[in-house]
Amino acid sequence: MPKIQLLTAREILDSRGRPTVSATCALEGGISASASVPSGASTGQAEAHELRDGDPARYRGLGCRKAVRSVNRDLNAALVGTEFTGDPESAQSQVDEAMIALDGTGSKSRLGANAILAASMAFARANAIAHGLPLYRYFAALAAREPDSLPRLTINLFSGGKHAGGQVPIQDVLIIPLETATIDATLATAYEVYQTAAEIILRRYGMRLLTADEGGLAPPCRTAEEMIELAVEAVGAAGFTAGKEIALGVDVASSHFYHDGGYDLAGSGPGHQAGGPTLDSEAMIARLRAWVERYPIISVEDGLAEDDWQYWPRLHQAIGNKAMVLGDDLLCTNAQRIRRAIDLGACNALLLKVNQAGTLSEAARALALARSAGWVVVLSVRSGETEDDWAADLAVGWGADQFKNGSITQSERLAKYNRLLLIEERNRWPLRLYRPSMR
Ligand code: 2PG
Ligand code: MG
Repeated sequence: MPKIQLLTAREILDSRGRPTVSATCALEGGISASASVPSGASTGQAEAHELRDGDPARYRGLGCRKAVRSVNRDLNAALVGTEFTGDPESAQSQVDEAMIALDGTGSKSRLGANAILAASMAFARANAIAHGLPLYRYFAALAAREPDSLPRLTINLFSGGKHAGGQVPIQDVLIIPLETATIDATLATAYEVYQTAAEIILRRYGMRLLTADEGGLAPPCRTAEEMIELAVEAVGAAGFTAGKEIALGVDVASSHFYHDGGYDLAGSGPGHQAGGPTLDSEAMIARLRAWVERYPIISVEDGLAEDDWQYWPRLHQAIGNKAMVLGDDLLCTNAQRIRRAIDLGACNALLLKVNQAGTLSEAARALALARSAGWVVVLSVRSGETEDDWAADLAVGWGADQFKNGSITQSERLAKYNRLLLIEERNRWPLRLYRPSMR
């Protein structure tokens, strides 16, 4: 039976050079493991609270020393010496529930979700070793399943919005290779499209390859449509059939350009005129429907704002037979919000980000709820990531239909892809099929 001997944490830097938390969990008997947590930029309001120091003189207030202290002092004192019994699932939930109770706030604002998740994940890794399980099998046990597949990749090609300075308001245009049989073949396919897109951008805009927060390209397009059309062109020029071999996804991230009941789809980057005409929710739905009809788009994430609940079911009605209606900011991996979305018929797919929930056990509940409604599940990392690769194991262990890990450059992304390549080499499981809409 595992017993925690020591929980410690350190401040480390993420892929944007901002502080984040890395925790280490030592079990009695000599097993010890570490895990670090990511951080978003386009965050939903209902996300669990990331504790930052708020000292403007250090990292502009973004330091994580308070969160580190939460682990070293509070979580360590509460958990050391406790004996965890039984299977991985009950041990993990015992640890997670103890931390949730100790924090005592609904949002984890006292100890910090960054502190709690780092400890939750470090314990998971140590306990997996104690059980002699690879991490993906341990995660599978938490979700009461056997791993049997690998996720299909949804790969960032172009970035806008908060990840690229807002030259266009939408955040991601993604490619989703539909016919590749392996992770290996999917990455090779993505490389072709990425390089072809970079060449087109160099010719057309005179820009050499410069990347956004998630390693994707950030061409200076004037409109969202121009960026989507550029993606279609790059797919074709790379020798693939758009819509058949490679489909597109968009993360509209529309909460971030929704103000006073209007969607400012005209952009926010240089040259943008504030106060221009905006789209109301009906007009925004009509625009998204036109995109789904005109372009090979099979996934629309956050097409409407996180508090525009009333119109989400209408969006689902309008495009749900052709595309995944994917909730990120809307749902925040939060069981109550997912329940509400299921009851309203607001979505047909969950973007699952563990740090929005703050513990593995709560994220597992979100997963179970989405599965009970027959939704597609996309496991996602964050725009601010670390070199830790647990998200790849989680995507496999929890049987995610898709894995959203940013682009195919930058080591914080590649750590996860390289881990998937290794899992594939060891297991040869098939990639999950794209399952068209399920409303
Ligand atoms: C998103 C994520 C990942 P962030 O919005 O889906 O692309 O971004 O981590 O900034 O919330
Ligand atoms: Mg998103």
